[in-house]
Amino acid sequence: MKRTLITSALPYANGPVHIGHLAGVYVPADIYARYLRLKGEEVLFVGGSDEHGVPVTIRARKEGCTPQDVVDRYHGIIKKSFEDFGISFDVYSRTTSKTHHQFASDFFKKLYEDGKFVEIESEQYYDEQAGEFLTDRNIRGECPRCHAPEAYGDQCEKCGSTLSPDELINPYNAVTGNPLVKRQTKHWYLPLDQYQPWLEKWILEGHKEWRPNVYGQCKSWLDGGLHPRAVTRDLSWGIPVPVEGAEGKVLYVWFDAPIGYISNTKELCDAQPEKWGTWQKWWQDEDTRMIHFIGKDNIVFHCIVFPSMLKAHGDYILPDNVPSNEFLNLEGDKISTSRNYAVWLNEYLEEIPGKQDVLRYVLTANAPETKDNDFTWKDYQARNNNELVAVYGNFVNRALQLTKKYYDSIVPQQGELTAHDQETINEFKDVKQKVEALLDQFKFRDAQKEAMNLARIGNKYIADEEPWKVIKTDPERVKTIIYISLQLTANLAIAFEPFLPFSSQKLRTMLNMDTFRWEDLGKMDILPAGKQLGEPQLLFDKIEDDVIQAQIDKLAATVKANQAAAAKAEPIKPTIAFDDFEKLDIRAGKVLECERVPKMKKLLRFLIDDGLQQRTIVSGIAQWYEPEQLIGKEVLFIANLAPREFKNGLVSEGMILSAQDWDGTISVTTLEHDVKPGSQIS
Ligand code: B3M
Ligand code: ZN
Repeated sequence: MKRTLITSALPYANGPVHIGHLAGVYVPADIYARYLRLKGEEVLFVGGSDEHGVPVTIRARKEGCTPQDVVDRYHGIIKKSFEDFGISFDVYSRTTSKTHHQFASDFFKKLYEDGKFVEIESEQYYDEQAGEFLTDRNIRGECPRCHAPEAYGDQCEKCGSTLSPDELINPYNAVTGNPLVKRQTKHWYLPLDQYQPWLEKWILEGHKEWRPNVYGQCKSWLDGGLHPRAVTRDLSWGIPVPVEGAEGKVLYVWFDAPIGYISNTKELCDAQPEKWGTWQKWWQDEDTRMIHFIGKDNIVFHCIVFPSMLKAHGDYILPDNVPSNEFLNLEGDKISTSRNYAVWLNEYLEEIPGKQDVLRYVLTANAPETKDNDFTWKDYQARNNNELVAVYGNFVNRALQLTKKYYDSIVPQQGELTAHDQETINEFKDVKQKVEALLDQFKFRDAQKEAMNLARIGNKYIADEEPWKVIKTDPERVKTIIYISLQLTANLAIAFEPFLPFSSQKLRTMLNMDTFRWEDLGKMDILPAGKQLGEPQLLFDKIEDDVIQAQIDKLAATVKANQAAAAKAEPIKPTIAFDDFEKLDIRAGKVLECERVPKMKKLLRFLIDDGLQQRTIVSGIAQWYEPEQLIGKEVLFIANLAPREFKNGLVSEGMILSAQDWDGTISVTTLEHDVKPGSQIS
């Protein structure tokens, strides 16, 4: 039997973690780790915070503190959330640790010395006043496609185009607003193209069993052809590049972060060698199988880049599987850290205390295993009230309350079995094989359903048998009914342990279960006759409408706050020279005619007296004005704009100035006092 090393993506320590993180990565990884441990296998579950990278520096600048302050704060919050939710890491460390810095630095040095990198000089954008090179995300400028003024160096959020900084018109530093120049800089690249044939064989031929979303993404990357990838950056926050002449450069965050899995393992093994052995045992021994749990945006790094790094180094095992989830949405919208649109784990536990397992249950029941899925508070409430309370909790409570009432909480002796008893026992005897088969394929949703099915079987059994009636006519028979129900209850405690660890613990206490073995799953006689049980308590309780409404209202308030924030003025565009301003000829003009344009719903056609002649201007403001409102008004317009032709042949000779409010409403600029048409604006 191989040992298993389980890794889960290291979350960026630039904010707390939310339900999307939990659903996508940490709950499935934890279920898997708990399951293997229960089976008695040798497991190491490693996690940690990813504390380098540009997002951390952006947050620090925004908050006016150091990057170290940022990661200290969020590492603490994240670590606590994981503990609170029972994510059973064997080690949870951080990439700012000394061990990690040393390890990642050595890893780079070895590849460097072995000649595994290529050095490439290129021109990058540089802010001369701030004295720094800029990453793509920190560069802004006009979008070459839709001309939105504030596209990022890697993407325009307005039109969604993927961009490179070179395409931006008038690029500037997103933080300082300074204009940028090009400057030569040298970086080290991992020549992924050289690993392409090997990767194709290893993944496309060797790992057809990977989830279709993972395999498909790898295939499309490989089909597109791999290129060398820079593994260093011009930044001050990160692990210094351990090479002479590389001052001011650090390892790219995606180079050092996955090495964090190794250095965190090392930290654990160095601290407790008797328990864990050496880190090499976990990373360099063919008897270890490694499983990476990640979200879909991390697939390329874990299936292509990191394996190539490990291969380049030479001494390492490669992942056996990379069960990656799709995304979880929230009430129909994308979860967003920057827009604060999320259910944050720390806040959830403050507002709905003690309900870790409810969230774990709902997130697994709704896990985005094969496609993006939606979390809604109504569904959360329904699954709690109709499944956890009405099925699982109800069955357990009936079984335990009746045992208490009839037998003082002592397990009764089973008598002769009826056909219905035997049927019921047959129904759940295969549960172990079923759950195992699903978990071995990383099908967590379906596996949890099988566990829940035990409770459905129990509920139906007890409802059919009606022991509360039978007790009056045949008390001997009730002993058997209760005996079977109690065995099912014990089965539930075992089956749910990987999924709902807090509830399983509670149930085990109620059952006084001292032996607790995965092998017992599906069996009768786990709780022997004569055994004294503990005091029954409710396993789950109903969640009322007001709790749910408060959460829905909270999200609505966030959406509103975001709209209000968007209502704030757009940042000022980059400075232009006075000469540039003087090129604009802005004038006052009198509206002589104004009418709607047939078949062009948005357009109004104006005839303007510009002081010299009459001109036509077409403007897309029909939604906000009745034409009559504007006739006779004096407006401002740009007089020397190149004429623009519309689809229907109409030509606009200029542009009327108007202001657009945050909600899109347009208001035409008019003058306080009439002036002579043609007057220049300056
Ligand atoms: N921090 C990205 C993320 O949190 C990154 C994962 C690193 S795993 C080595 O999505
Ligand atoms: Zn655009």
